[in-house]
Order: sequence, then C-alpha cells, then structure tokens
Amino acid sequence: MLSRAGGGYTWRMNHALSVPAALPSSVERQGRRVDRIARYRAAPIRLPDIARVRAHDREVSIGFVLADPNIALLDGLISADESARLIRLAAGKLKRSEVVDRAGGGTWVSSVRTSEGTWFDIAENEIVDCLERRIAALTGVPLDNGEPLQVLHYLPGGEYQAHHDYFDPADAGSASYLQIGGQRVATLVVYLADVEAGGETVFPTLGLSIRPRLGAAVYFEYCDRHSRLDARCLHAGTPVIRGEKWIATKWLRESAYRARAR
Ligand SMILES: O=C(O)CCC(=O)C(=O)O
Repeated sequence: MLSRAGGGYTWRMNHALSVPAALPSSVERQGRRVDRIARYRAAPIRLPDIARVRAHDREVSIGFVLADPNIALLDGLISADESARLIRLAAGKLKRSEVVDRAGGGTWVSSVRTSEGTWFDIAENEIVDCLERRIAALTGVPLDNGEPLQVLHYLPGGEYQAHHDYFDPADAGSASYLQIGGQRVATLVVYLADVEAGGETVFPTLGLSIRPRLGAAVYFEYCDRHSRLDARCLHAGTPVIRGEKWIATKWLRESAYRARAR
C-alpha cells in the first residue's frame, strides 16, 4: 500500500532555483536545444464547455478557463454547511503536514509546508463521497483514480512554498509513488472557508493568484496522455496574513489508485 502521508511534491529551494533542479527546461539533443516544456501537449481541459454544469447533485459554475496550461476556477463545488462539517470532522485529527522525500521516497516535515492536515478515505462519509462524485462528474476522471481527500489547515504565517504536485520520474524517490495509479494528472484545491488576508494559491510562472473564497476551487492539469509533465503548474499557498485557511485537496491519477487505510 502506498504511504498516505505523501503530500504535495516539494522542493526545498525557492521557486527560482527549484524549476531547473526538478525539471530541466531544456536538453541538448543532436546539437539542438529541445524545450522539455515544449514536448508537453495539453489536451483540451477535462471540464464541460459550459458555464454552469450539474455535477452529481449540485450546480457548479466554471468561472474562467485557461488553456495550455489548463487551469480553471470553479464556484459552488461545496456548500457552506458541508464545508463547516468537513472542517469539524478534520479538526479532531490534524497532524503536521509532510512533503515527499524526492531522493528516498518517504516523507518528512519541512519548513516549506507549514500547514497541518488529515486524510479522508474514499467515500468515508457522505460529504466526501458527494464531493468526490462531483469532481468525477466534472472532470470525467473515474472515481477510482482519485487519491483520498486531504484537508489542510493553515494558521497565520502558514504556507506551502512553490512546488509541483507531480512525481518527477527522474527522482529516485518517485518510483514507489508511481507504482499504483501512475502519475498525478490534475489537482483540485477546494476552499472550505474565506481567509481574512493572504493565503492565496499562486502560480508564479503564470502571474496568477487565486484568493480563497468559500465554495470555490482551482483546478489544474499537468500530465498529458504520454505522461509528459507541465512545469508551468508550479504553485504555492502564500502565507496566511490574518485569519485561518481551510482547503481540501484532491489529486487525480492516470489510472486506478487504491490506498485505503482500512
Ligand atoms: O494552499 C494552497 O493554496 C495550495 C495547496 C497545494 O499546493 C497542495 O495541496 O498541493
């Protein structure tokens, strides 16, 4: 069974240094520089081509869609009542978040990720089940391809520095994470509460900043059908300045992923 402690895939360096360290932007091939990023080919985003969509049991709005890199802002993915209940369920079992050890494949506590968090098994309760079904209905990614839902809590100063969510196959530590379900293909960050100040989800290479708003969600894709990866999805959770931040993160895989704890 895969470790369920494996959080996002994080570099210890700052964003400017980390891009070339994790994913060389170009390689020499037959005397030509070939951009690795140019080899990634975004397919049309896995979302319906309409502004409002019935997703399982709920009407969800699609606020904006950016094509290649594929990013979208969703609204109404979860209700205020569901969010409050999910937060209550998570609050009793929070632990300091960890990051993946790129060399060894384990996880460790790092100052680049200072949230606390917890996991919910697939369909562990009605809220999780509905949320997962909404996500599957929206994206078309089968329910079985989802990792267990993670709920994260940030206090003032809490942040998640720039990172990618995918596992770079060049890193020895990635092998064990890729064994079940293959690569992560997309992420959904669902905002379970407003944040008074700070705590935006930012995409530094794109100049994009999403302000947390209860019920909204940012969705982004970074793995094409040939398992090539899009480094432009580098993202971070900026430090919370005032208030608290609560999010739920759902990672979607290429194929079926089963990591039930029980
Ligand atoms: O805190 C955020 O806004 C981003 C969270 C994140 O990057 C992740 O869970 O992978």
